[in-house]
Amino acid sequence: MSSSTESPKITLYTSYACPWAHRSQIALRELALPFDTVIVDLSVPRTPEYLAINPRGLVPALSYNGIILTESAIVSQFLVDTHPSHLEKASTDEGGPLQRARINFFVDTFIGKLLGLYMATLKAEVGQEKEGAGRAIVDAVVKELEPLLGDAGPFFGGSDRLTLAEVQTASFVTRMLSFAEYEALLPKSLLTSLEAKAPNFWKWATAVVKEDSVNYKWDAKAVSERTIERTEKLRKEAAAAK
Ligand SMILES: N[C@@H](CCC(=O)N[C@@H](CS)C(=O)NCC(=O)O)C(=O)O
Repeated sequence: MSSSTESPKITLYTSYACPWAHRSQIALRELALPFDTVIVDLSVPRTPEYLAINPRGLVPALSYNGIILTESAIVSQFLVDTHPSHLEKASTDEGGPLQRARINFFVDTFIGKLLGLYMATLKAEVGQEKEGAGRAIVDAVVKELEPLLGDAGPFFGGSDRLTLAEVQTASFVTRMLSFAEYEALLPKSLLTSLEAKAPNFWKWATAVVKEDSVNYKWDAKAVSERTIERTEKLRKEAAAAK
């Protein structure tokens, strides 16, 4: 494998609609690493060629000098560890172990405490059910994330550039803020409630969604419309199974 000073040959297997694959893209763009993109069509069964790359059939997959890595959190961590940068200190750097522990805790909290509520809100029926689910997101942000973002500057831990904390969460933040424009997805009240009740989170989130690396290939309208179609389908399937 090449060292961080050589230019690695990187191919990202992705779908622009996938928030997990979006993580890898953000990491690559932040690290200014050139990469080729292969779009995997998730609307049809995976080809044998793709299953040979990722037997789980999921995106993202990353080919790094011919070595395949999968699972988005692992891909980001590998890229960050291989290419020292502003995103995260090495564990051998002064303050590195603590910064890494804090970033890991933030990402663990975001994914563990928020993501399920966000998914449940997407699937909830428009009206009272969705409003209630949206309130649960706000409560979780206030309780779990707001205290972790008190020193955001505007990014995690006082950083003025993205860190690994944002690499691992920005794709969900940008979806959350965009999807609230579509009542079939998230309640509009979500944004006003977050702004009023979670000012640290709001300042952080609104800075995150402006970053070039986050917006690279991000098409809010296309992904929102696709997500409306997919959630409608899931809702119908769930109703038919009752
Ligand atoms: N834990 C995986 C999740 C990846 C994942 O769920 N990717 C979805 C797209 S967002 C996928 O490839 N789904 C396959 C399918 O829809 O058939 C990761 O973090 O990489």
